[in-house]
This record gives sequence, C-alpha cells and structure tokens, in this order.
Amino acid sequence: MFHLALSLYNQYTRREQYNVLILGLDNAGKTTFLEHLRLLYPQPNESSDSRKKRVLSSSVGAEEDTSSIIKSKRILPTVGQNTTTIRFKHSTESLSSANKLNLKFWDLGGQKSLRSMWSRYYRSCHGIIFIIDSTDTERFQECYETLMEIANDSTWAMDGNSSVPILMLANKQDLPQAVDLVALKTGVFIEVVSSLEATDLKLLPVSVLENQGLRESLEWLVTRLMYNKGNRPPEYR
Ligand SMILES: Nc1nc2c(ncn2[C@@H]2O[C@H](COP(=O)(O)OP(=O)(O)OP(=O)(O)O)[C@@H](O)[C@H]2O)c(=O)[nH]1
Ligand SMILES: [Mg+2]
Repeated sequence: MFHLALSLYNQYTRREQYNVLILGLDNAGKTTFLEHLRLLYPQPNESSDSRKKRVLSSSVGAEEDTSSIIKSKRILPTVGQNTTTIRFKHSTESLSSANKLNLKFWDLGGQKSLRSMWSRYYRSCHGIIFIIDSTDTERFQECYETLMEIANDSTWAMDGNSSVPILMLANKQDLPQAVDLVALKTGVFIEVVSSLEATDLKLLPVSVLENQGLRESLEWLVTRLMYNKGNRPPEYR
C-alpha cells in the first residue's frame, strides 16, 4: 500500500526535464540571458511568491523591474559553465502539458579557445539556444561558421541523426546599430537558414537586457522540445 501511494505521489509530482545549451560567440549575451531567466522564472521547488521575494530582495526599489536588476549586475566573461534550472510556465494555460516541466540551462564560455568543449555536452542536450550579437557585424561570418560546426558535429550522427531544435536569438535589438531580423535573414544567415532547412531552426529578435522577446522565444523552444520527445526523451525529476 505504501509503495503504491509512493509511486502515485511520484507520478503526480515528477516533472519532465529538458537540458538546453546556451551557445554563441563571446560577448553575445549568453550569461545575461541566463541571469534574466533566473529572475523571470521560479526555480523547481520555489513558489511564485518566493520567486517574487527573491527578485525584490535584489532590486533597489519596490518594483519587480528585472531589466534594472540585470543592468546593475556585473557579469564577467564565462570561463567554465553556469547552470540554472527553471520551472517553466506557458502563457497559454490550455497547453497544460507544457506547464509541468523544468528546463535546465547550461551556459558555456564562448571564447574561441573554449568552444572545443561544447561538443561534450551535445549527447545529453535536448535543445540549443544560439545567441548572436546583432551589432557585431564583423563577426557574423564567424558566427555562421560556428553554428555550422555545431550542426555538423559528429555526435549527432552517433546518436542516430537525432538532431535537436535550434533557437537562434538575434540579441541586442535595443541598440540603434543592431542589424534587424529581415537584414539578418537575407544576409550571411540566409545560408544558415537554407543549410539547416531540414533542421528545427528559428531565428528571433530579442533584447536580453530589456526583456524583449524572452518569454516568446522560450515558448517556441518548449513547443519544439515536446515535439521532439520521441527522438530525445526528457529526464524525469
Ligand atoms: N545593449 C545590450 N547589451 C547586452 C544585451 N545582452 C547582453 N548585453 C551586454 O553584452 C555584454 C556581454 O554579455 P555576456 O552575457 O557576458 O556575454 P556572454 O555571451 O556570456 O560572453 P562569454 O561569457 O564571454 O561567452 C555585457 O556587457 C552585457 O551587458 C542586450 O540585450 N542589449
Ligand atoms: Mg558568459
């Protein structure tokens, strides 16, 4: 009886967990993105009220203004990795299955010398977020080549060609010199979009600092992670 009750309890409380890698060149905004998600979403065992208290405790005023909080933080270039797990909530209540999952993010350093480490994480990842600094036009080509290296990595073939969804975020759209989505799609990244046509790929404009487009982007990713569940089953926590 005890075992039955325990298994029913586990069944009811356990959550699907998807691992998401945050990749991109150095200075793209990966750690800023992760830090902002920490403020926007509760942690797995945290209530919404506790999250609110946590956010307000790091705010200078009484406002839950996550952009101001994130701007006041000093974020250093990443040398190793940062991880965070969030409890995801879809804005569409009817998508109840997407309301009961955790997302575990791995933010890896983007400096050239650190990129060779990325592939170690591919086997256990369910999705990739690739962040682009939309103002760094001189490195668009490098961005393109880096993304192609990820997509062509031999790990995917070893795993029976089970690729994962890739969400490309054109970051820093708050800056006047940022290249907009249309120009990005028709410029160097037209090749990415056509080369990876068969892959589950989406390019969206965001400002990580100003919290523009973050929730919408995650919602696209979660929908695709769930769609790809047959190829890459989630972990259960
Ligand atoms: N204006 C603007 N600046 C941003 C935005 N997102 C990040 N930044 C800035 O970009 C710089 C680099 O951000 P990080 O998050 O450290 O970049 P990273 O991709 O983690 O870099 P590495 O750890 O070296 O790989 C910081 O000065 C951020 O404040 C944004 O949306 N708008
Ligand atoms: Mg970083």
